[in-house]
Amino acid sequence: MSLLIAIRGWSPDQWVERFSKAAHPRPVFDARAAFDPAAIRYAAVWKPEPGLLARLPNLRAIFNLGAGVDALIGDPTLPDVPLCRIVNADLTARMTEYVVLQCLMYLRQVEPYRRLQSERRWQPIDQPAATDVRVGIMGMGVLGQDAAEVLVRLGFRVAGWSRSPKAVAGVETFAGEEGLAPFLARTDILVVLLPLTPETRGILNRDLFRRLARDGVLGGPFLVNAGRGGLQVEADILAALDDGTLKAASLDVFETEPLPASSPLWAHPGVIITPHVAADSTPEALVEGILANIALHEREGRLNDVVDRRTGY
Ligand code: NDP
Ligand code: OXD
Repeated sequence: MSLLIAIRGWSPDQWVERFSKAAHPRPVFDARAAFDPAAIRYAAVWKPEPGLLARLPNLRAIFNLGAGVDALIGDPTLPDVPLCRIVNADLTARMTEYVVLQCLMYLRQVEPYRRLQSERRWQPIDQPAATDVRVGIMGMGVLGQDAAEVLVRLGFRVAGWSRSPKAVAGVETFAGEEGLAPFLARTDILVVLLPLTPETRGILNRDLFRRLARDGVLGGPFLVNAGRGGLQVEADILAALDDGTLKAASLDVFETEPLPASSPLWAHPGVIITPHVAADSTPEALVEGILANIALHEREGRLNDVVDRRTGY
């Protein structure tokens, strides 16, 4: 086993240190330093320099350090070896925290109360029950299903939309193109946990926002996108917020990251921005699992959590 760590956009130092300690005495190389490309058998990467992986003639598998692999699949030089993604309890729990936080924030009207506080006004607002609020989750994979489970426990009326039909306890499920309209028509808070693929790019657009429920107890639909920025048309989100098609939006991901300072999203009163941190990947949570997957490959020639290159996720 010899492992290359190639990370851009995050600091690689803690990853290199943790991998080096946990893999010892097997060699771990840092892509920022010199290494022999022919020596590398495995690569653990996040947004590596395009073309880097193609220069490794003996590469056996690639481990993406996040759940979404769109940045890798988008590299036409990506070598034809198995590509694994992260499926991990810590990352899943972090995403569920983020989703539940946003849903509770809209249910419990945190923003209106912050405004009233700034005016020193003691003014109770009618409080709907969670059982009256319909959350719709686009993407019922590892992350969507876990968030759904917790939201159901909190009493929300939860539905999920996926490519293939699903049966999930307590959740109304919809699938495919024909399932999209009825799913949207019953949704007050739209939570998006889809991967970015050619089919999903730009799916969060004005036409879709218009199909969300308008008869809910929250007085209009809310958008929560923690999937990928390429799913959303930001000009359409702004227009939908301005004309009341959307009441508010929580956005963790953006068409361009970091979100440029010139983006009107920053200053819009209906937008809550976080800098792609809904579910952080950490070396503490992930390194041992990746090394165990490599050991499985060396021992039995198979891998867990392999991405389907045809679907792109
Ligand atoms: P999974 O692959 O487990 O689930 C993806 C889900 O999306 C599946 O239910 C799948 O349907 C559905 N889906 C894919 N394409 C379509 C389509 N065309 N129409 C309808 N449904 C579709 O992924 P995860 O849950 O692990 O992660 C989801 C995404 O979350 C990642 O790809 C990543 O982009 C994002 N993410 C963001 C993070 C952040 O910090 N903001 C952190 C981690 C992940 P089916 O079940 O039928 O295959
Ligand atoms: C991921 C991410 O895909 O951090 O895991 O966005």
